[in-house]
Amino acid sequence: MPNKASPVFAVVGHPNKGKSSIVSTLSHNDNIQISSRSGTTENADHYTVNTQQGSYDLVDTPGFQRPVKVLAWLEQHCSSANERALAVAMFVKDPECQQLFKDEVALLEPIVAGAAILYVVDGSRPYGVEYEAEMEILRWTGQPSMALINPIENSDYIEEWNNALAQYFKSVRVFNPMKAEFEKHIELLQTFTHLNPAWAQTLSEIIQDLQDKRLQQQAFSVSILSQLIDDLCQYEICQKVLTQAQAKTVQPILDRQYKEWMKQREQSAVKKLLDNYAHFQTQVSLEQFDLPPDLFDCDQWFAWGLNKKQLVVAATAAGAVSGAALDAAVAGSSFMLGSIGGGLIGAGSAWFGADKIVDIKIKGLPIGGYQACVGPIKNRNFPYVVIGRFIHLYRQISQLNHANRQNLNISTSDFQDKVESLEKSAQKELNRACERLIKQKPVDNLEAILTPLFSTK
Ligand SMILES: Nc1nc2c(ncn2[C@@H]2O[C@H](COP(=O)(O)OP(=O)(O)O)[C@@H](O)[C@H]2O)c(=O)[nH]1
Ligand SMILES: [Mg+2]
Repeated sequence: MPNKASPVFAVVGHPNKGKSSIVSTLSHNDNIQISSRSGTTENADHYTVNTQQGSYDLVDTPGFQRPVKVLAWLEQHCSSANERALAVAMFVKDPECQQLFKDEVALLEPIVAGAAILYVVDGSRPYGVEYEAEMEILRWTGQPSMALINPIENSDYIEEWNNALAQYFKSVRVFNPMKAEFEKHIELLQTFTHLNPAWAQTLSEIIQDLQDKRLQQQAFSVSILSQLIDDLCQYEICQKVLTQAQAKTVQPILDRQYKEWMKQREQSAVKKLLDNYAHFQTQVSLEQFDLPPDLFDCDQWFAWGLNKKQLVVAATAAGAVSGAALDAAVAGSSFMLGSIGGGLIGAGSAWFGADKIVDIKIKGLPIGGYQACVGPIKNRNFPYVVIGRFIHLYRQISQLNHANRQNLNISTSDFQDKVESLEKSAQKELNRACERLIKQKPVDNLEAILTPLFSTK
């Protein structure tokens, strides 16, 4: 049962207008059933949003089914305005009504018990008089209320709805549960504070908590990436064998195991990122998430979600290559990796040289026998690829509303813009850090260096 002092909001309306979607997004719960079939929500379900200092409840309700008949019942049982709220209370307790008007009883019960009303309509469908009976019923309850226009497909009828809703509700807002950004969730909660002055204090604390939590989630995302790069850059797999021939045989097996480990490690980081934002149902497609079949082929890295220009820009952020040289390299050559390494920067300091990407060695051991090893990764692009993929996913996951149940892909990346928008000194720091990582040297302040990449601006 909800705490007496904690605010309760009943989300009500016609079937299929996005009530469950709004509850899902505002409660950060991706386990709430959303369906194009109407009548999916059969009972009033309470979802408690717990924060550091407080909590509030959202009640997902079944849609109105027979509002005209319900209003007729209410009118029959009440002759003056001061008894209207009482008539609604009688209605939900009436055994016959409970049978005849199951949905209306379920949706009105929490309101009779003290919940504020969030009335949801679809701004992409025209307004119609058939909504008036349900709005009238809600008015009869006498509870604080607000209308939310959900532009499900478009915003075509928002104005029409605004005019109609203003007749019944003091506060009318547009809110899209699929797309609304975090700031919009907060804005909406802020307007809730006006619904019932008794809840204003609690809601303000909750808003502060949610904003703090958002920053913590960002900081945790940075640390997930920081550990991921560190692990991926360090990883090495070795096997002791007796003869050099055995070492050669074991090499491709190690190679496979190495790649598998790298893949798994990245996937576990993504899982952590999803958990961090309470997305427990979202899938990141495995195919799209595969490492390139041949990790030793630089060209394949583009499949990781960074295009050529992005790779060049990322790796030359400190200004190793001029803009003109960059354009020439990107435009002029499909074999840019090789040509930049050999031609533009000089073979000696090849950024993109098709030289060894991963160390592969077979060593004679002093106690006899041999050791075959794969790793660690040597290519200077590698940390950028890892960062680019992760940031791309971070942006999608941190912005993903819980009503939005689409799966994620990592086929494109806007990493390039992000690196370019960093201050020059930050770029240099990032560059230096990547250089050290690839040499398996520690970077003490890696999280601080990565943090600017996670800013939402
Ligand atoms: N594109 C889009 N679809 C939405 C939006 N809100 C709800 N829907 C879809 O509308 C249908 C009904 O949503 P639901 O939240 O279950 O509505 P309810 O019956 O009022 O609880 C589902 O198929 C949703 O995916 C929205 O803002 N945008
Ligand atoms: Mg529903």
